[in-house]
Amino acid sequence: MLAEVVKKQYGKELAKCTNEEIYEALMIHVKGLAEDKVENKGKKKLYYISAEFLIGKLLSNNLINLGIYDEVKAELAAAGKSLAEIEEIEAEPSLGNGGLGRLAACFIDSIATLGLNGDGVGLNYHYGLFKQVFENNLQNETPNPWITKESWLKKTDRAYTVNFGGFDVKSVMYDIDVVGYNNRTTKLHLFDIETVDESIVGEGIDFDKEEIAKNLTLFLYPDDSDDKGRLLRVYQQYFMVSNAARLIIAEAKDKGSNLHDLADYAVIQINDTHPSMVIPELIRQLQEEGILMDEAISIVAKACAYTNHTILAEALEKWPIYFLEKAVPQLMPIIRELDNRVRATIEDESTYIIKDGRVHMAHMDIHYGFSVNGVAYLHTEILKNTELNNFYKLYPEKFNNKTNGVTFRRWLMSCNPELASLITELIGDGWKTNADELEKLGAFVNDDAVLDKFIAVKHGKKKELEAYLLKEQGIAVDSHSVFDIQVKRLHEYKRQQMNALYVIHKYLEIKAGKKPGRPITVIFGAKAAPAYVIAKDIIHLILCLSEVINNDPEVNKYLKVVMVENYNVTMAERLIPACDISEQISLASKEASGTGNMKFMLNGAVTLGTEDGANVEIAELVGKDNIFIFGEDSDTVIQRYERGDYSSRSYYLADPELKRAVDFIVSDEIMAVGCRENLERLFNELLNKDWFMTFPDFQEYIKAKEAIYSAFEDRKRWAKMMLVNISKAGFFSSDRTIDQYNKDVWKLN
Ligand code: 26V
Repeated sequence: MLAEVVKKQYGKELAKCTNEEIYEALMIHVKGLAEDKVENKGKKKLYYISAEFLIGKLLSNNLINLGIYDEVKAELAAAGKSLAEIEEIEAEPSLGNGGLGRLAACFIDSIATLGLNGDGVGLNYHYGLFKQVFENNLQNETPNPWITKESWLKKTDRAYTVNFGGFDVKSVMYDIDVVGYNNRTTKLHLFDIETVDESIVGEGIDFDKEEIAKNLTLFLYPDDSDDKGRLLRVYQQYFMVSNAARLIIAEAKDKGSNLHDLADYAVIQINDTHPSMVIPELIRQLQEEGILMDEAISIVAKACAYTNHTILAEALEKWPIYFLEKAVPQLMPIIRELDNRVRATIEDESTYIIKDGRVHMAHMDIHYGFSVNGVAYLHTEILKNTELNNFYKLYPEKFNNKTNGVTFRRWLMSCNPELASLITELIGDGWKTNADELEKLGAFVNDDAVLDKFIAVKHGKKKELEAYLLKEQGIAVDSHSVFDIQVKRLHEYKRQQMNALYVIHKYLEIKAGKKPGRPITVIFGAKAAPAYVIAKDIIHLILCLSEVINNDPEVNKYLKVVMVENYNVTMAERLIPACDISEQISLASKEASGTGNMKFMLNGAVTLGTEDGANVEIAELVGKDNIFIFGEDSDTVIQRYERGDYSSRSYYLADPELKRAVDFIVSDEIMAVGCRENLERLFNELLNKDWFMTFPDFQEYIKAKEAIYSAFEDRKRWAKMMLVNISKAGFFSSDRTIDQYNKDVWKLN
């Protein structure tokens, strides 16, 4: 098949083509196949609007979903070519920060697979999120260009004019076909401006933030430490939703809507507050279409649903009125009207939309949307009982939980075909479309021969990672050591700093002669927001630790510390299948759900975690013998915040082991390879603040680490834990999540 494709395109044999030529021909061919697949054209359509879609590379995923992966791989192999090498050529689009963006990508995969009528709508950032480079043990940022001449993007002829205060921009819509597993497709619509000017990017990721007509779709969330950056975010968000609203109205009209019945044609899922301006914008556009304010508001309120992804106060968007007056003056009268209506009917001032000169985006979503959901059981409970309790009292019927999920096509079939084959060999391939069937693996929990096979697959993936890290990043690890992995965005609440303190503790123990039976490899991967100072200091500490520890001949036989550079979806696809211990150690109550925790479990890693986010549901499913849970629970943490009496210094003074580890941050050994300013700042932050309370959990964390390392040595017990984790992972398929959204919220026909 491929032979004919390249013959037609380049006039030569497959064996004579370069990998670049094959990649391009294959991509174009796959694009054509995707276009021919069936799209649901039902009456009511879901618009999943999101500022982020962290889709990852698409080639192998699409080959799998089209059912031609094995065929293509074999044909290439016969011509002396490697599909793996060809996949390397594809640039990864980094159209997301982390969990929220990756969730959106899993969701569109599941929407397509389930054959639902739903599209994604977002922005076509040319440089995506920055690329992380390490220099002198510090994170630097450079642009991540991913749009090549031939790419997955298809330019459409949909184009609109978007009005901002004082000027207009012209938009253009690009589509990416999203290939589902069952021969269905859906679309990801990415809006762009034609006037983007990549040449305005200077040093690193610096550019003129005020040249909106040139920079609007250059980067995802540019550095928002200053007002200019934040204002650019408002421009981006309005651009996204104004185009989305036009698209929604146009498609509904095409299908015969008179717009009074828009809610029968469209349901809009607002992914966090980034697309919240769609509410006033849609009201505005409906008014332009001749519908009166009262009715426009009630139409929109029937069509919009809001998902909350975080309870961190600093992450809830509250735009200053003067930002909106400047960027989108046409929205302010509508937002004021929405606020006035709330004020006229509701007494509780805490729920008002406009307060202290700011527009509270989530408040607008909750008053003028019909559904509000959290992303894991515990998270939704905290929203209902604490963070959004005042809203819950007003609208109990709007609140619902949708525990996150991940697509098993990418996070098992594509990244771990060996494990997928073993599972199929044991229980058939029904699990691929009905993830609950993984439960059938439970029958093998006492079958030694089967358990050995799971261990062998894991070891194979660890060897692959060993080779990959050496080749790609020059990092040497030993696949016989235990792989203890924490990969996710760098944030204090996720507590990479606690893991780093453990590493120090272990280093000092080994120096003192307490050597572990089996070597330990602690792997980190994380990007820090460019303006997040302490997060960058934590990265600095980890890089310094790896330099000191990995070069210490007394210790490096027993302990290695690795920080992979530029952690992204592609790297996750390598790390997750090779993981033994999955670190999910956020401060209880702070991680809304987590989705990495689900991917690791599915690939047979055992979780070491706190009672937070979806860890709680993982623990419930696998039972306490198959997970290592430690630390204070969310009630204790929430109460301590309420009391406001946490003093990290008192823990430091009371616990000599903790003190020794914290002091090591500013020791001569670390200072010799690091920057005094960064290390002292981090040391002082922990000692005087430690806002995310690593110290109270430190001793329990050490105990849990020792317990899980020792459990790893009982290979049979460990293999059983792996098997139980995989067999219980079915609940975390995004197919299940999407099915629940559809049944409870979207109600697509
Ligand atoms: C945003 C910001 C903005 C600036 C200040 C610091 C900060 C910290 C966190 C965030 C959260 C962004 C939203 C997000 O990615 N949430 C993640 O959503 C995932 C999918 O639902 C979920 O699994 C993660 O627990 C949640 O953190």
